[in-house]
Amino acid sequence: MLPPKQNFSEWFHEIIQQAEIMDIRYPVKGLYVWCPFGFKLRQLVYSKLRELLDRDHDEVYFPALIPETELGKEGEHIKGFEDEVFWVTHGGLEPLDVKLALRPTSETAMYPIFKLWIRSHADLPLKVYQIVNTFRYETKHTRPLIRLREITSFKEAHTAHRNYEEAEEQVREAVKLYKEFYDFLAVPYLIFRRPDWDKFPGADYTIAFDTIMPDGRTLQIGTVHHLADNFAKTFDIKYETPDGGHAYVHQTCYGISERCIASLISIHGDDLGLILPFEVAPIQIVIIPILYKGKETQVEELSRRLFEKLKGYGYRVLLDDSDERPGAKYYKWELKGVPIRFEIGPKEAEKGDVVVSFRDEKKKFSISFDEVTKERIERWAEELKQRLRNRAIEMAKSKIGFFDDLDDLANWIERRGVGLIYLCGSTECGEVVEEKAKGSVLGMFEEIPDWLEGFEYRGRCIVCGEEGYLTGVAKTY
Ligand code: A5A
Repeated sequence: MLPPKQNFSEWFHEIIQQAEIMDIRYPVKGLYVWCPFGFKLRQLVYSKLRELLDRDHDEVYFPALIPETELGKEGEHIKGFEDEVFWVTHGGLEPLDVKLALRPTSETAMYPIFKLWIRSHADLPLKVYQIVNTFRYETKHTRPLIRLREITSFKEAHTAHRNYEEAEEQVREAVKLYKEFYDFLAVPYLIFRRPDWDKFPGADYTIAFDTIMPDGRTLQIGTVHHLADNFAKTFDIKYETPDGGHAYVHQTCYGISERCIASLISIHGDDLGLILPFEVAPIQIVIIPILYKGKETQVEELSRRLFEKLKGYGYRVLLDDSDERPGAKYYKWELKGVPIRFEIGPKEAEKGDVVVSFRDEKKKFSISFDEVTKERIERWAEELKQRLRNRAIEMAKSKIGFFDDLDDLANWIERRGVGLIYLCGSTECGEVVEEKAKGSVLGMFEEIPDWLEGFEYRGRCIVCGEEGYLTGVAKTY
């Protein structure tokens, strides 16, 4: 049994184990094992991410070890990461001449090579990505899929452009891409421009996607950084302009980790277990024959025929003809989030009918075997996704409130979720808010989602009264 989702932290801790996503018994803090079922889910989610990137990025692989001399070159970058780096200091018993960092992210692995790859304006834009593990010595509370010391599924894209504006255009493209990805997962997000004190180390600015978890805390599920020519200057990445001059490239990078799977699980799941959108469910359809003594043959036969038909359509379908009782089977496949369930008993088999139910709904209904067509399944899958999306948006809305008083704001983010305020954007006013509200300023809205109506973008700063912008504040993971 799972703890009720109301106790979100316990629920999350249990569901990832009971649904066989992760084994959390690995004896190093912040490192976890992907179980076969979890890894299939990961593969399905990441194949979508790959599909989106492959439209106009090339996949690459850069090494996991970065010489200390490269990692330390960009001042802001190393300042941001120095207390999070794992170091390799020895080869066998020999101390290394130059210590090697386990990549916390790959700017300083890639950019010295970008310098060699980029010669002329014809080499631009350069757009590459890799999906690799990265290491961060996190000191905040570590949690599977959410805060890892080995991030196993770090998708990082890196691009280079001719100037600031073209890089900015890429930032917009990346935001669009991430929107498409999270819309596909039916996970709602808020898009903020992070305040200066919280931007990626070395970036000109950072745009972040946050989702609201069931306990009201936000989870940063993706970031897009405009790097301007900060790294280009450090790593001397120049190109020859059409008129024969030389100029520094302007760069962007953007990343997503297995937090996308944490959000998928947390936003859609319920007291019974996972609820997965059809496209990413490792098992999309389960068929459960209900057997009574003496009447097995017809039921078994129709179940098998249904199985063959659905397999023929190309679905990931499972015929559960194990000896367990039907109730135990329902429980097991609900826990695993199987979106569509068919049951076939003697009564149905007699008439050539099947009973259908969906993971997110209580009701069951029966239709004839012949009515189970590919078109119908696709429609059910789409309807299921729409229900998940609507439910998730309603939940997100219920966790967002607007405030013009700092005590009310503090109260809200403590118990409910994201507080919206007007803030002028100065560091001083930001600090006042963070201290009084005991939460983090997520930033000004980069875009207000269309499901969040009725908010003006501009208003008076809650602290100083000067012109301010609609800004999110929350407790964060
Ligand atoms: N090079 C850029 C892309 C970069 O490293 N950006 S980042 O530091 O913001 O990380 C990208 C994303 O990885 C974050 O938005 C967050 O969703 C995720 N992430 C960061 N640290 C993580 C950790 N310790 N565990 C799991 N996910 C993490």
